[in-house]
Amino acid sequence: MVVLMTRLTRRSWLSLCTGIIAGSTGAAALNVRQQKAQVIEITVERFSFTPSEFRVKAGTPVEIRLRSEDTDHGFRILGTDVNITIPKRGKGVATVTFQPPSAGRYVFECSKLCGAGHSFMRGALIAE
Ligand SMILES: [Cu+2]
Repeated sequence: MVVLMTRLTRRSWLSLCTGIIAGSTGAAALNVRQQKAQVIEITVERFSFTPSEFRVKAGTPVEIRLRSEDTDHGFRILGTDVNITIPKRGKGVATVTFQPPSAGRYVFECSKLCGAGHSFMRGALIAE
């Protein structure tokens, strides 16, 4: 950090500070949005997610709750850092919050090898 700081020119230091201030404003806006989180409940079993497709509001957090009806599964949203394990039946619910940054189709899939149809376990979150 010291090395980085010494390389910053006066102008870039100013823009860095501006970025930090803008970032904190963004965090406040995020807290307001989190109060309105949408909740989606998904049942997971070999070899499907139910529902496998659902619509949410872009820019608003979505709390996704996943419950398995059989063995362990995984839930990964491609192109994001969302990747969680869903415990087997009777061992609880896996919950993850994802905020789609923009409108679009976010494909998700099972990330834990669960049998012959594992590669068909896919779905999509559509942010509008
Ligand atoms: Cu699987």
